[in-house]
Amino acid sequence: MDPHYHPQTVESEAQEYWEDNRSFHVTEDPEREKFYCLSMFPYPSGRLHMGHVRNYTIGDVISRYQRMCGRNVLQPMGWDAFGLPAENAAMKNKVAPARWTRENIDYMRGQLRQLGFAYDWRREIATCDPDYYRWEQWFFTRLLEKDLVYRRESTVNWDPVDQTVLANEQVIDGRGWRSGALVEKRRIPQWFVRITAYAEELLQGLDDLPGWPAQVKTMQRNWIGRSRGVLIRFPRTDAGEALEIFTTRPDTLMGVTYMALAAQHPLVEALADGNSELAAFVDECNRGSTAEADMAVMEKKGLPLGIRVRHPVTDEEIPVWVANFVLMEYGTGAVMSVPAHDQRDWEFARAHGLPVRQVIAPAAGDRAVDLETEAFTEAGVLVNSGPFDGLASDEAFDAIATHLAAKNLGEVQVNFRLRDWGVSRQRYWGAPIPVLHDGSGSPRAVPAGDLPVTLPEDVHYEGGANPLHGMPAFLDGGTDEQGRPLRRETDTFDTFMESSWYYARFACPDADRMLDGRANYWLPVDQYIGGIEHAILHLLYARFFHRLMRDEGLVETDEPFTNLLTQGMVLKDGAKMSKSKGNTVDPQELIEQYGADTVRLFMMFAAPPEQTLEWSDSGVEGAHRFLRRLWKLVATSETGQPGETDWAGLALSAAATALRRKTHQTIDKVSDDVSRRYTFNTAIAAVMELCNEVSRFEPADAGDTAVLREALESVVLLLSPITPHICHRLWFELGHARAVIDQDWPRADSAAMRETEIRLAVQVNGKVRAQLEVAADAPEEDIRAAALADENVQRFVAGRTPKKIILVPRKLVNIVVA
Ligand code: ANZ
Repeated sequence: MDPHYHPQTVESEAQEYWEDNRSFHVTEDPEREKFYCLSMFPYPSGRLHMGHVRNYTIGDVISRYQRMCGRNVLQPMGWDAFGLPAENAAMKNKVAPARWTRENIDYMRGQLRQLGFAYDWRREIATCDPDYYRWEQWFFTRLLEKDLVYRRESTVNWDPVDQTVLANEQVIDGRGWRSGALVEKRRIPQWFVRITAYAEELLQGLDDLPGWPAQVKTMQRNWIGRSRGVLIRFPRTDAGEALEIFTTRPDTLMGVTYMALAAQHPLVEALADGNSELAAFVDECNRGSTAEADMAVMEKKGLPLGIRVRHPVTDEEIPVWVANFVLMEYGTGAVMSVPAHDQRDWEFARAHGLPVRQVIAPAAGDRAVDLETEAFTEAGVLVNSGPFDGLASDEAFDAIATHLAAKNLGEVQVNFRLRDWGVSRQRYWGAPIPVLHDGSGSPRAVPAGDLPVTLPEDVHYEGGANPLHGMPAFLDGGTDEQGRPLRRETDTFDTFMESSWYYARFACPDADRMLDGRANYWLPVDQYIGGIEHAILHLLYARFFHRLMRDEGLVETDEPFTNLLTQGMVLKDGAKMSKSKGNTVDPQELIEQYGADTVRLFMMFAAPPEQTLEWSDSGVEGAHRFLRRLWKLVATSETGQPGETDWAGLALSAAATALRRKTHQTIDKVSDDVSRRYTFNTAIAAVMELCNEVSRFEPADAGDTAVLREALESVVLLLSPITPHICHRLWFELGHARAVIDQDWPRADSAAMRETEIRLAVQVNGKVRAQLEVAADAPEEDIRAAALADENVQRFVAGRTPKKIILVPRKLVNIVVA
């Protein structure tokens, strides 16, 4: 065996072996337990970054481990191929997004292969392939039929430079996150999927996901934002329709001093017509951010509208204002303002000289708040509230709700913060939304037989606009029954649509329908792995889509992902590794310099998967040195030939017994770390320790050789999910005919693990006078007797009768003499 480790040859040989033997091709096998391990698929941006390498190594280690445990393991890979960066690159480099994307995919696929990930490449999906998105288009038309999608005008954040609609999260300080352009508000017709119809179920479902991090479930709960409150109608003093508001604090009803409406509220829009001051204010609001976090901190601005409503209990007249802190998208777009008990209302009242009326007093023992400096927002006991005085807040909730219901002025309502999912994007590089316009304003679905609506890929960019607008062949959707021309929709889907069901398509990537029966064999995903940045939107949309597919009869389960692991970020010098910070390390260079196994080993050794990983060049070198030592250890060890060992029939030396114990303790620890705790770093540390023991061991007889072989074979087996290439080769070097990839995971032998002998120090009057070897289960009496029988101990005891013998279990015996 070559005494030197040459990672490049070792790795390409292992990869060739897996390829030739189709090692990672899997099919459904009802006889075997399945394990579906999925890492979030990448956007094909050009090259892999360290975050990808970390994510995919974690998934690969889990997959390979599960396979060695006998499971039928599916680990697929694909490409989240639509999206904005391809268009930006197209504009910059004058290359069509399709070509740019496919070239990137080819390059990155090569990188993934070089890293030795155990993917079934026959299942590769690129979401920009019509064979993929056609089923998404079909599914959309099904949802349209079921009234689970609809089209309506809505206000969007418009980025005038990127020519696109932005999500609230993409608006930073009023500017587009990519372009930096000042964001405008626009109202345009948009397609929505009715995720709110599933809000309650999506919330409840979180309780049935013990395999998800608590933090992610909390984020989803907050995002769904269920709140129980009362819808209250305040009659107008003039002839107009009553003003409806939603409040979670009906107990504060007697403290209302004004009403506040969103700038986009229909009543405000009506009044602004012919009122230039108001119209200007509305304009100003429309330019600002609608993100809630921004709303809470911005300066509270508003104007009185000159209309009044009546208090539903007292009939008192209340002024109505327009205010910039009220969101049109939540509740009814109007609030009853209680400045004494709501901080935003308090700030607004202060700024505009409106009264503050306390109606809630702190409950006994609670801290009081000075209403001159801030609102008192806790629950408490009602005061200044007429018939409701003295009630606790929760009692008042019910009493006031009942009172209002009796007058037909209100009813209890559950509200969700979650909004319907807007899936229209005014972009070219996405899956075309399969509808046709006949000019009547009620678009129709493209018939199933005409799908897919294929996105033309040979396009030319003129500025930032959607090139589809200049392509008559695409726009022409034929004619309707009466011969009127139909025009194709040019909006494309939000790319979250594609990533909401790719995990299911991997089960049957060649099916001639959206999903076939194979999906039910593989789903749900047993282990999903990805970044915490997807904790909310992607995971929520996928959970939603899974239920839509369930209700279409395509899958049988409720949830798509049983266990979720959110890997930590890769940092360098304490900062997130990212292009924009210019602190990236290119995985490619490392692979070329040290080999994939070194990169994989470093990634798994440097930190547990959920924690951040601090990049360290010396850590990479350390990982490489370890692999070189391991190679040499196998090359120079005398291990005989593989075969069954009859351990019971072998009399082992003390050193061999100790090494064998270490081997089995290591197997035990690594199995637990890898299967249950996912702490690959401590697993690796344990294997390294075992290697140290092995290198100190000098075999003298046949028993020793057998123990040495067992130790080295265990090292190779335990490391094989982490550094599969070197282990592939070393396993053959150890004389095996079958590849390590097809071996079973080793089992710890509890008899071998048990300590048979322990060493104790023996002291006489506190000074160590001897070392004692006793059986681990020796009774105390025997230990005392053995200590006293020791020659050197007898010399110091010198015939005296011990006053006391103190025994510290497994450590020492102290003999006290006068
Ligand atoms: C009166 C009140 C008094 C309120 C009080 C709070 C405290 P959650 O819990 O998130 O559902 N609200 C309702 N619609 C709003 C909108 N469109 N824009 C801004 N704020 C709105 O929040 C419900 C509370 O948020 C409601 O209860 C309302 O203020 C406000 F001492 O009504 B509350």
